[in-house]
Amino acid sequence: MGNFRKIVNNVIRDADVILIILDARMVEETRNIVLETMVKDLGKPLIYVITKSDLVTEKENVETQKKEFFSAPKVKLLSEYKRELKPCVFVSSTKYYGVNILREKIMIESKRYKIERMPIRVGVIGYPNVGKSSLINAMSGRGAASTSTMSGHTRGVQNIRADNTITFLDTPGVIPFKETDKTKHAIIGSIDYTKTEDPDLVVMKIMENYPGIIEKYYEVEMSDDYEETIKEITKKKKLVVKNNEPDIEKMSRQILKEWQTGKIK
Ligand SMILES: Nc1nc2c(ncn2[C@@H]2O[C@H](COP(=O)(O)OP(=O)(O)OP(=O)(O)O)[C@@H](O)[C@H]2O)c(=O)[nH]1
Ligand SMILES: [Mg+2]
Repeated sequence: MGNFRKIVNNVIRDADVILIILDARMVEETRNIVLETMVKDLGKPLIYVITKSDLVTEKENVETQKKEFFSAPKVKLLSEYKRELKPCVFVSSTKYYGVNILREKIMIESKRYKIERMPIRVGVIGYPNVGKSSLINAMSGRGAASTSTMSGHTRGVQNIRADNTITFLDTPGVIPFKETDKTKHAIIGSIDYTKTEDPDLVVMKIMENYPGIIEKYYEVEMSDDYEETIKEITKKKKLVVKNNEPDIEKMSRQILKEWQTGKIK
């Protein structure tokens, strides 16, 4: 991660325009104030890109923000982020929403900041797994940036020429140095389901903070005993270990996968 931070710092220094990528399902949790401040202090144009917006609706987002999950200071609508994070564009790299608007915004900002270099160098930064490489692919119309459901996939900086006007600099995802909450990182997908140490604890935390979502997906009754609920789901899915005890860990990892990939929402 230390090396990744260095790579990101270099990209912030070298790029003409910076895109900060945030996950629409957890905007507040995927903000990295340290990086934002670094960009602002350098006086560079910054555009917030809220991606994976195909996975939320305005209503669903209000529900999730209402739980004041980790650091969200208050209930926020996606439209409020639009006012707070300026300029900001909502995109979906899988459905290609917002791609043209983002291209226009990049052009507007570079004009405003009197950037004369052509093609403009656009640095793409954010938490692991938020969709940086996917966005570059959607913007450049080809699969030049490698993507994965696994976090930490992009490991070095990669230059991708989109067209005559833009070259993207793809970067590895980074987490703020001081942030050590692994449960949070699993819930936002920065530690993917294959690497999560205690998937059962993470699933229980999701059940606590987003009541009923997992239960509804697996069609089981809600209960305050989250472990029991996971057992129920395990039985339903017939995931058992040798001695006939439900394999809680395997099931939890499976649930976390569905959560991280946006199937449970
Ligand atoms: N539904 C949906 N999924 C997306 C979108 N963008 C990315 N994803 C998925 O999110 C996962 C991570 O995407 P990447 O583009 O590899 O993310 P990244 O930020 O480059 O990740 P690292 O390189 O590991 O930091 C992949 O499974 C993508 O298919 C989107 O707009 N909508
Ligand atoms: Mg990547």
